[in-house]
Amino acid sequence: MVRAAIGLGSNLGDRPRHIGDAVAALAEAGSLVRVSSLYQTAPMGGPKQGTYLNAVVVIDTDLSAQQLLERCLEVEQDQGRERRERWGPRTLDLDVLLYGDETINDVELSVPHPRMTERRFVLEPLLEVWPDAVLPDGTPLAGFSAGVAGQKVRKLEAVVPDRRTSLALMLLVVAGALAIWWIGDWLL
Ligand code: A4P
Ligand code: MG
Repeated sequence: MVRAAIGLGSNLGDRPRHIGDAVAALAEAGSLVRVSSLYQTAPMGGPKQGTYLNAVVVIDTDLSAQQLLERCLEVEQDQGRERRERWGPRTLDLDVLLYGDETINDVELSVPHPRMTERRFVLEPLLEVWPDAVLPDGTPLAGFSAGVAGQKVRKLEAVVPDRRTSLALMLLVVAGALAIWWIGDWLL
């Protein structure tokens, strides 16, 4: 088993769905360790394009790094990814950020992802779920955070109703049920 981190990005179409479906698919490529929050991030590089949603998933997997990349490319295809230009808008982009402590420099695969330390949209979700992540030479990734602090990234909080909202919703449901019962009783 190897622990791997995968970066997810989407700025076209139903962005939360593309990310959610990708997380579900990646969960089947191994065992899911952590999933970060969603982050709304300003596009870096490429043409003028819409805001991204980014996230990071950590999995333990028996797939080789190449197999994991192939699986990522398949999942991108499943989410309607079209490659028109480098750094152009995309329904889904999956990047293998880290694969254990391996350094890979193949034509098809570079790990660690060559630009990960320059990007807040990668570092922030990664460090949320894997605070002590390191590069293969042992350098802590947390050390790169200060250098990217100027980039625009906003963490989106999970939409979980707080206790007061839950209570209000419960009372509404009870009141609705009582009203239906009372009207039914009155009509008969
Ligand atoms: N490839 C090599 N190494 C990897 C790796 N570690 N993980 C090869 C994934 N793929 C890797 O990728 C082209 C080829 O890279 C793949 O076929 C694979 O063999 P691509 O996804 O078609 O091209 P791309 O994504 O346009 O280019 P690139 O250089 O991978 O771009 P990045 O670095 O992924 O950046 N701004 C915000 N806010 N959020 C984003 O998510 N993403 C990008 C893309 C630019 N700006 C962004 C974001
Ligand atoms: Mg990419």
